[in-house]
Amino acid sequence: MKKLDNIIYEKIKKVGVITLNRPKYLNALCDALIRDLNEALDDAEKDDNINVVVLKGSEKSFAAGADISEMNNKDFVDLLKRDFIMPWERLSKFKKPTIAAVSGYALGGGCEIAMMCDIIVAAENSRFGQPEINLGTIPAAGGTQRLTRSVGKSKAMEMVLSGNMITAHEAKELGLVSSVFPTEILINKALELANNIASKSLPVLIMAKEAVNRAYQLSLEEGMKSERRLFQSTFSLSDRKEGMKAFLEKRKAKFINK
Ligand code: DAK
Repeated sequence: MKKLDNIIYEKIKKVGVITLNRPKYLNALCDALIRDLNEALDDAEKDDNINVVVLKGSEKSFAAGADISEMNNKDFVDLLKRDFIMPWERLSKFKKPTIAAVSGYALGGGCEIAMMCDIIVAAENSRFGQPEINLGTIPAAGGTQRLTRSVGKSKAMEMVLSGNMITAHEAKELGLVSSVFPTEILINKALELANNIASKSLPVLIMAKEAVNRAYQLSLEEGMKSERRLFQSTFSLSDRKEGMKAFLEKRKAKFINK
């Protein structure tokens, strides 16, 4: 893959690690960065050796939001004419599991792309917020929707209406993040989790991810139906046979992603 200007993309065993890399601007998400991120995601999705993606920023900032200097001169008609939203949705449609490893600021679009990931792990120094209200606008990449589903209406309203940030520990209590680690060990912990997940069967991971995401999209009854169908589908896989056989033979399963 060609070198990208605004991100670093590394492959570490079965994990694709994408580092947002505009440190001078606290990883503000300019159009070019979103394009680079999407190129890396396309590559990771096609790559049969990659099972999981970890998305991270710098220690000071995961991402401080969309690039305000790029949005500044746009008007309503510009936004209507150009599909400004579509490129931001790529991450939420990525099939393999994703982990956001958040250190420092995750604000506005930065908080939104973290929430597009399947799991958020956070460093003690992290701060989450939707400060768009201070700029005279509102979140546009799922902030009002994913945050509300994640932390509930009252806290989401407080964050969206006040622009106030929450700490890593508050985010953990609210269920926005799954774990909080000392800042210096965040990446190792994120990789440890990613390697654990990456050791499973990829088709089963994809089905498990789809089944959990259905909980957001469907009624309980429809969600249960979808879960049952996906569960049945795992019985068409060699990896399902191997997983159960290995358990009964008291050995570690060798998955072949088939
Ligand atoms: N955009 C552009 N530049 C930014 C930036 C941003 N969001 N955040 C920081 N920077 C730049 C600063 O301008 C500064 O640049 P220089 O002055 O050095 O050239 C540099 O990064 C360092 O920032 P500070 O000097 O401000 O650093 P501090 O440590 O003092 O403060 C801070 C850190 C994170 C508290 C502060 O930088 C800050 O408040 N930043 C803005 C946070 C913010 O309001 N974020 C929300 C942006 S609105 C959409 C999808 C998404 C969105 C919109 C549409 N579609 C799909 C349609 C999302 C919107 C947003 O995210």
